[in-house]
Amino acid sequence: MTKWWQQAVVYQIYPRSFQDSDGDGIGDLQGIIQRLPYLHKLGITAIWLSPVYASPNDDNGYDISDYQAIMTEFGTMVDMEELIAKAKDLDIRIVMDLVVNHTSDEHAWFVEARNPKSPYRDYYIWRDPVAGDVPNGIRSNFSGSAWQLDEGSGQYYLHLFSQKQPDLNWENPTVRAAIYQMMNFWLEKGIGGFRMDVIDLIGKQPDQEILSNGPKLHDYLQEMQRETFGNYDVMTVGETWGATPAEAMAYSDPERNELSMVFQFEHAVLDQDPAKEKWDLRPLNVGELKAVLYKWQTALGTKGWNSLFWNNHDLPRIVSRWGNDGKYRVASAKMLAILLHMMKGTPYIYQGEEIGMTNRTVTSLAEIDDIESRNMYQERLAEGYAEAEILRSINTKGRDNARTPMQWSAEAQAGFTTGTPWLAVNPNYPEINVAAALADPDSIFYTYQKLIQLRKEHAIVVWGDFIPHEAPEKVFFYERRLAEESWLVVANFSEEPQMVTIPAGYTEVILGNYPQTAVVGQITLRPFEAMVIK
Ligand code: TEU
Repeated sequence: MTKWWQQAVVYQIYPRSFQDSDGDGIGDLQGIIQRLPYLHKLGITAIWLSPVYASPNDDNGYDISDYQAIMTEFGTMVDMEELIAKAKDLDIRIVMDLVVNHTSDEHAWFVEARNPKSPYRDYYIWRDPVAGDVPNGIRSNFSGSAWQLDEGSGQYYLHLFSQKQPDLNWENPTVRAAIYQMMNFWLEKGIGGFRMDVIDLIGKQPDQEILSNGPKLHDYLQEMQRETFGNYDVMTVGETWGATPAEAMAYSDPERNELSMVFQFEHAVLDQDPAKEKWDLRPLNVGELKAVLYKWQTALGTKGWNSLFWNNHDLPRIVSRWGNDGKYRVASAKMLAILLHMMKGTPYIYQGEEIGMTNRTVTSLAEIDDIESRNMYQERLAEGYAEAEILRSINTKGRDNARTPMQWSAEAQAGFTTGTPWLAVNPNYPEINVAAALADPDSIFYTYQKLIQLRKEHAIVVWGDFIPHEAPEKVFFYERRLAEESWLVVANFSEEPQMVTIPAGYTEVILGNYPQTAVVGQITLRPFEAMVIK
């Protein structure tokens, strides 16, 4: 049975940085509503909205203090309902971010839970000290121990992210019931589904130091499906950092009644030292990237479903990362778009990707907002790293790269706000912005628009088999095939010219990033050249 989300293209909005409507320097729901016609023009049919719930913003909304209230800076529940309705009028569904591995320490549950006698104590994970120290060696994803001493009770609580993000105790059935009730509150409002933050962590066994893929993980997801979203026609996408194809199959095989699909990150960690952290840089090996992407394409071919993405609010800008954000910014951004969107699965576009927004460079801690980068900076400085090296890691991989305000125009603050933006606008906005992109028929925007249109109009893009072809190391060359129809995709993932031979019978260029409408036989691909040929 086919599902709407298999044919969708999803656009991720990081609300804080998308569009400010009231001049406080922070994006908001009315800002998103204003920009719906732009998204409709792009052609997307779903929005993944990063968290908009009440939050003290220690981790920009991923620390939630009330799941059923809207963050004051973003607006009200009335604005939220208006957004859902106005998006629906344009055939756009709103997929909410579901952050239920942890809450904010300012959530009423945790405030109560600090009292050891409270029925809420067991909503979280508490352990006694061991030999006057932390219970064990689990580390937080945001540096340091994952255990924080609660002075009042003398016990430690677990936080796999910041100290202000205590982990919920999923073994407690009351916690699970409360979460399902909250999910149903949102489903009743007519949302399009959930993106599930670090969902692979909810089955953790802290005493065994088992964090992801714990023994009860899939039981919980099946229970959640039965109790909540299984009763609605919605999509669910789980964020699962370490998932293998077999695990992704377990989540997304329709017969198992779990999720629609997951985000796996095997490709997104290829430019780091595998024995160390994301900050420990190494160059990308294109052959390796190709092997990983092809593996996922073929592994989830007939059963299960892939998500396709280069970017999100945690990752650096793809054109800066693996394209060339100088001389070949436009060509390489289009190549990356064509390569990804012609694969099988549901594509995701992160705000600004469609106009080729780039990383931004900082020169001091004062310019950095992101808690992950800030904590790492302090930790590594204390460990003796040179500041220049730390900043190089942050400029290459830091999460603020993706979080600078959306560049709408060449006006002050890129048209994002009339006030002072919460995070500085990338200084390249006079050149790179939506107004300029819309005015230029050769812009990256129109390549994305065309790719989305091709997916809507040609079943082969959604359903066609994926068949890899032999090619030089830095060239991607694959075929999509559906019944009698066959399309080829070639993409030069380098600045050097590359030779490929197009098999007989394929001549018409449906879409490319250089002016070229036909090809025959052996061709030389120009820097970052990419084409779809039939
Ligand atoms: O990210 C999960 C996560 O593991 C990230 O912290 C990741 O390790 C890091 O960003 C890689 O750079 C999710 C959200 O996407 C992220 O924004 C949140 O900070 C995090 O969960 C906690 O909710």
